[in-house]
Amino acid sequence: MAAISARLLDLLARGRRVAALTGAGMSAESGVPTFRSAGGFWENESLEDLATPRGFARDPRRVWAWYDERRRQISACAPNAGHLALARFGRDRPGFRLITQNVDGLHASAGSAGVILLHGDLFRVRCTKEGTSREDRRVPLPEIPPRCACGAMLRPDVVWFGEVLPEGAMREATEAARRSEVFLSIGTSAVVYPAAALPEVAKRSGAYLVEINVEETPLSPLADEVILGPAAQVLPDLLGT
Ligand code: BJW
Repeated sequence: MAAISARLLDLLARGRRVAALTGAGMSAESGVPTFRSAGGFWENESLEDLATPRGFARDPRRVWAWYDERRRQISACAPNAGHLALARFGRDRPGFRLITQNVDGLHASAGSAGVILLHGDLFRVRCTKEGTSREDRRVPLPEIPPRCACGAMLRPDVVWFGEVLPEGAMREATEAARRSEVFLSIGTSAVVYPAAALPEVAKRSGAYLVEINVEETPLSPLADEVILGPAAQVLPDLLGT
């Protein structure tokens, strides 16, 4: 069992208001590669080519082939014990807010409701002309790049670098961070803004800031407590299985 302080267990036992921000490490034990670690999505690929509007405009087929492969890979993955522990915790605590940078849908599959999606959803597509978005879970896609009924190209309904986060999501997440008494930053390298600002907001607002990660990050010096360990092991210990 990872070292968890008596203070943190006491805060949780007293029913303090909790918010959590998750990143790619949350789904690592479900078999979803992270972005920046060894073996991650971008180890052999360029971020500029795959996750920017410019990269998509330059080569939509290449970008869609990468997303199609990720959709295939992730649709074979299941929530892990960490996702399940958060979902159960959320059911018992109506004030709990779960914020994720992940686009894999595994929190919802685990049973978490009302998850704040900061970076979109891998299983939604958006029309590049009309701006409308809809669910599309077909794997593989029958056509690359896929097209809307209007004839225009579709794009993944995710947030690329240089794009603004979905309307309302960042506002809701900031409010949840501000109101939290305990804030958990789980499995994120804490380098991508504005998501990386949320733990800072929580801390400034007086929350007890906890980081759960397999290694230290730029956030670690600000955290009141760093729990080093895999999220799928730490969360059931922390929140109860
Ligand atoms: C485990 C584990 C286990 C492993 N258990 N832990 C300076 C220069 C240039 C740009 C900027 C700048 N400052 C700010 C910006 C803007 C930019 C940004 O932040 N860039 C920085 C990288 C420098 N941000 C944006 O552009 C954002 N928009 C924005 O700011 O709009 C306003 C604006 C617009 C125009 C101009 C200016 C401002 C948008 C960011 C969108 C990010 N999108 C992506 C792709 C989503 C779609 C997809 O999935 O394809 O989101 S990038 C990628 O990074 C993805 C992730 O959600 C995000 C965060 O990654 P995450 O989750 O932290 O993963 P990793 O891999 O980095 O880390 C995993 C962690 O898990 C590690 O720490 C491991 O140790 C750990 N771990 N196993 C626990 N088992």
